Amino acid sequence: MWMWRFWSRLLCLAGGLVAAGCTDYGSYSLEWKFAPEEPANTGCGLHGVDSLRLTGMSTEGDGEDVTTLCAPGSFAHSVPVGTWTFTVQQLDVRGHPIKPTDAQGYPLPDPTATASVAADTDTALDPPQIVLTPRPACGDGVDNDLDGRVDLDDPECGGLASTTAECRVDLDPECASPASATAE
Ligand SMILES: [Ca+2]
Ligand SMILES: [Ca+2]
Repeated sequence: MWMWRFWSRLLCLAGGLVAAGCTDYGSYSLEWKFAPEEPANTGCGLHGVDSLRLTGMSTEGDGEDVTTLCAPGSFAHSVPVGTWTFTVQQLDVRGHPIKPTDAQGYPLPDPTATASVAADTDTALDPPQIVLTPRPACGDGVDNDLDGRVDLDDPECGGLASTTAECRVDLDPECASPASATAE
C-alpha cells in the first residue's frame, strides 16, 4: 500500500497523471465503550456485540465501509483526505446489525463522529470515544448470568425481551438498579 502511494505520489509530482491518481491519504482513529462505563474488552462479550461497522462519507465524495472487531475498543484506518462523517453500527456474531433502544424500548440512532483528515496525519474522531448503547440483557442473545438460560428462556426475564437484567435481585445486588427494577 505504502509502496503504491509512494509511486503514485511521485507520478503526481511529475504531473503526468489524472487527478484521481493523486489523492492524498491520512488516517482517522476511534475508540468506543458501552454506556455508562463499560470498557470494550468486557462489554462486547457481555452485550453480545461481535464487531462494529463504520460507514462514512467525506466532503470530497469518498466513502468508507469497514467492519472491525468490537473487543479491542479502538480502530484506525487510512482514508483519502477530507472532512468525514462516520456512523458506528453494532453487529452481532452473525454480522446482523443490532438496533440500540432506550430504556423504554424506543429505537436510538446509531452514534456518529466526524473528523477533518489531513494528508499523512492521524486524526482522532470527534468525539474520540463513541458510547455504545447495550441491548437489554433479555434481548442480547447472551446468557448474562451464566445459569444456562438465554434471554426469554431465562425465567428472570419475565417473558419480556426489554427486561434489562437477566439475573436475580436476591442473588446479585447489581440487579436492583432503578432501570431493572422498573422492567419486571
Ligand atoms: Ca441475555
Ligand atoms: Ca441466563
